[in-house]
Parts: sequence; structure tokens; C-alpha cells
Amino acid sequence: MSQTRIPVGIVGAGPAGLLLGHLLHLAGIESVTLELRSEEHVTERVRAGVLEQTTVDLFRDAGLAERLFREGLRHEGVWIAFAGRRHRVDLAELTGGRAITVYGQNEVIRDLLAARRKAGGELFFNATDLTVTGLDSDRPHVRAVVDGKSVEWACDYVAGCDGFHGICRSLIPDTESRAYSRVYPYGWLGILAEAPPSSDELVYSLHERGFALFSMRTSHMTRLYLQCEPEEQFSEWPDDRIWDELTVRLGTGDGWAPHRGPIIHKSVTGMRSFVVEPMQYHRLFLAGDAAHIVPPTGAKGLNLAVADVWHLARGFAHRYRTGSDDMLDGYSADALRRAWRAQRFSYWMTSLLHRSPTANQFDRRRQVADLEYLVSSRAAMTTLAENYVGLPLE
Ligand code: FAS
Ligand code: PHB
Repeated sequence: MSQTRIPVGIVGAGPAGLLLGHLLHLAGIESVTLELRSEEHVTERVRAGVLEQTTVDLFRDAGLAERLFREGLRHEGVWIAFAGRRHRVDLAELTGGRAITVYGQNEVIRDLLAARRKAGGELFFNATDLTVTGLDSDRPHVRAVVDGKSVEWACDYVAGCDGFHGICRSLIPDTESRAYSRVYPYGWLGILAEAPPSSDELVYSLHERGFALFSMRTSHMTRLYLQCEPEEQFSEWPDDRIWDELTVRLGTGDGWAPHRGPIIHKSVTGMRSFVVEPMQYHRLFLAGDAAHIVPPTGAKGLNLAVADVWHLARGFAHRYRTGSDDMLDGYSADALRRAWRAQRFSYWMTSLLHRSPTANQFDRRRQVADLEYLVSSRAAMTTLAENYVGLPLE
């Protein structure tokens, strides 16, 4: 088996792994990225849709935003609906001009892959049987099987960007780490429909029957979610029932409702909050879903992965420029500070807008009072807005 020397071995080619490879390239640092699945799988899976201003600014500065600016949908407001009425939160007015941009994770992956290919990045898909050894040495090894051949890299560092179900987090001994977790008693049934959005901005709605979210991907593609049982089965949700339920939960007294159209994708996502501490173990650094998971209500998952990678790439750049590990040694604390701010915001948005099966009448009435206060208080809306558009990276 041939062995290659390379500064950074990256496990996983989702947003975290691909962005890290790109930022390292910009810093003149070589890396190799090994992805378990096919390029088509990584590109086509339907996931996140909302980019924070912080993420958009980072992509702009990294030369990744040309198509994002051309095709992304910049939204300066978001709507909160309850008791049959919608209330607009003016994100831009409350945050000095910051906003969100609707741009599917699929498109982010396409842009990152194009940048990695343009840079001649080493990128291997369908890399199976991946193992990482020697993390407590100064030369960790990454091995895998690619196209039936065993391949091996001797690295300085390994970046675990392999998502919640990857292997890298498990390389940290339980005695060296602490996990914090909450599983929610509900999930999201998500659909992608060929229907022109009937609102220019997103609508988050709390209804007696549960949460619903109106989002979009393009001027002819609507993305919608409704709260469901954690283990919901599609067979219980034929298209008409989905549309009827979305219309009930999102519809407002002024007659607004989502436009209907062919449903081209359905998914059920369970909801959890999860953080592992620390996000480093010797020469291994975790980034993105490999280290933390947030419920999608706050649209933070993808954006938090981007923030981790910005901190990690900055630490690697400092290390290779000066020889000093001090910024890398601070990575975990820096990334966790931001991760916990995303956790608290995502938990708050989720609890505010979902019907818990354990809620009693007091809880339900108090929830409506929470929403009434939110939409009537500039201070409360500012808190939502500054978190939703993205807190500063440091
Ligand atoms: P990812 O999971 O995206 O990427 C990890 C990569 O590592 C994968 O490609 C995987 O195949 C690979 N991998 C795993 N094991 C490996 C191994 N042993 N060797 C090599 N590679 C390996 N976030 C939002 O903000 N809004 C949403 O609406 C939203 N919806 C979501 C729906 C679903 C079903 C899921 C699972 C997540 C959703 N998320 C959403 C969160 C999602 O966008 C993540 O935050 C984002 O993909 C994180 O990116 P990565 O950390 O790169 O992890
Ligand atoms: C999406 O468009 O997929 C989306 C938007 C907002 C969220 C979650 C998902 O909070």
C-alpha cells in the first residue's frame, strides 16, 4: 500500500469537509478529503436551505459566492404566525442591514465541489473501510479503500467532518469526552414541491395541531415542513393529507395559504440537540455535525458547521505560518462557545413554536403569551433577529 504525506486528512465531504479543504487551500495548506458516499449522494440529498449573513459574508470573502449572489434569495424579514395572524420580524431593520439568504445545501455543495476541483484538491468519493490511527502521535494515519485499492496518508492532523453518524467522534475515548443530548418528542415531515412560493419570505407557524414552516428554494420551488411524530411513516401521509394539514397550520385569517403542486421529495427528520466536548483529541479536530446537532427550527445546522470550519482553518493557517499550535489549542473552546449559543437559540425557537405532547392547558396558553410578547417587543424581536441572521464569528 502506497503511503502519502499530507498536512491535513479530512474525513467527510459534506459542507464542513469541503469548506475546510477550500479554506486550507486558500492558506496554502494541502489536504486530502475522503468521503464514504458517492458524489451524487452528497450533492443530491435535500437538507438545509437558509444561510446566515455570517455564512454569506464568509463565502463572499472566500471567493465562493458568485452563484450564491446570483441565484440565492436574500430575505430581510421573516414571519411568525399564530392565532390566525402573521407578524413580520424586520431582520434588516433590527440588525443594521443583516439578513438571511435562501440557498439550498445542494447548491452550497455544488459550489464547494467546483472550487475544490478548480484548485486541484485531492477528493475521494466512495472511500470505504476508513480507519484513523496514531492520533496521539505527531503522524496520524488515515487509511481507506478507494476503487478497490487500499490507500493511506500520513498526516499532521485529521479533521473529523463526517457528520453525526460518522466514525471520528467515536475515536475520542469516553473517558476523555462528555456528551450533552436532548431528543425531542416530535420530528419534521419535510416536502419539496413544484409550486411557486405564495409568500416572499419564510413563515414559522404555531397552530393548535402543531408547528409548520413555509420556506422555499427558488421562485418555482416551495419547501415546507410540518411537526409530526418522531418515527412518522410516509404511508400515513398521502400528498392530499400533507397539503390539507399544511393549509390548516399555516393558513391565516386573510386567506393566505401555500400554493399546491407536485411533491417531488419527502423526508422525516427526527429532532435532537447534541454536543460533544471537547471537539479535539490530540491530532483530531471535530467540525460540524460530527460534534453537534441542533433541531432545524433555528436554521443553524449548516451555518454552525461553517463557523466551526472558519475557526479550525484559522488555527491551521496560524500553525503552518508560525509553527505555533496556540490557536489550534483554542479551537475547541472557541467553537463550543458559538455552538452553545446556537444550541440555546435553536432550543428556544423549537420550544416556542412546537406543540409538546406533554404540554397542559397552562403551557399552551403561556406559549401563545410568549409569541404575543415576541411580536410586540422590539427588544424581543431584536434578540430573535440577531441570532437568526447569525452572530459574529468571534
Ligand atoms: P454532513 O452530515 O452534511 O456531512 C458529513 C459527511 O461525512 C457525509 O457526506 C457522510 O457521508 C460522510 N461520512 C460519514 N461517515 C464517514 C466515514 N466513515 N468516512 C468518510 N466519510 C463519512 N440544517 C439546517 O440548517 N436546516 C435544515 O433544514 C436541515 N435539515 C436537515 C435534514 C436532515 C435529514 C439532516 C440529516 C440534517 C439537516 N440539517 C439541516 C443539518 C445539516 O444541514 C447539517 O448541519 C450539515 O449537513 C452539517 O454538515 P457536515 O458537518 O458537513 O455534516
Ligand atoms: C429550509 O428551507 O429547509 C429551512 C428553513 C428554515 C429552517 C429550517 C429549514 O429553520
